[in-house]
Amino acid sequence: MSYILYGSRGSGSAAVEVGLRVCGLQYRQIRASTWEPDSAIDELGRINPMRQVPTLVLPDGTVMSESAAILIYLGLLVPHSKLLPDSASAKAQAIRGLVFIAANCYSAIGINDYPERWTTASTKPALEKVRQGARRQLHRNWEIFADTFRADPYLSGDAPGALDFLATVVTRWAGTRAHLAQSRPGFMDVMRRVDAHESAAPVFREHWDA
Ligand SMILES: N[C@@H](CCC(=O)N[C@@H](CS)C(=O)NCC(=O)O)C(=O)O
Repeated sequence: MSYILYGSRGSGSAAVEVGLRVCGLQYRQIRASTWEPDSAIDELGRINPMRQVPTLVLPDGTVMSESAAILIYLGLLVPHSKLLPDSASAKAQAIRGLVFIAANCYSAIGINDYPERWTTASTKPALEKVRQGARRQLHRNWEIFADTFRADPYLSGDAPGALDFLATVVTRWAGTRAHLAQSRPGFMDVMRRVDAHESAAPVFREHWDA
């Protein structure tokens, strides 16, 4: 029995793919996204009305969406994966960080990518203003993240875990890494360390060629 991961190249499904591999769980992927009309988007829409990836179907047919929830679930399911740290306080911080990214960063990416969903205005300049505002807030929220969640040497401790994997994926969009390279260079060193780690690098290469 295998997991089914709905995803797309360069999308948030990369973080869940790393999580599944670290847990040693078998999965098959189905390419689906709203921006690829030739993908399995209708099939995805039937199980996740948000029509968003990542969406994961568990072997018993349970549908999971929301990248942070999926990664927390995997970390609890396979504790030896170290997706979540062992100690109660470190685990609490990791869960806090995962929800922080979902609530304050991934959400702003959705506004950047689809500004027309967040305003009743329809002119190009008005939409561009929504996008610019979302980016400014996104970059500010990542600075707060970088100042709040310390890495030693990884955000999850000795080895990279769910928090590292979601952060390294979601920082790839909307000019975040270029911004953080200027304002939080130490944090960008952590991101690059995770990018290069053996647990994540093969998946990231498939998604981003780098
Ligand atoms: N809240 C979701 C957001 C997922 C999301 O926005 N995924 C993007 C791809 S990276 C997507 O599928 N967007 C398509 C759309 O919203 O139409 C999560 O944290 O996983």
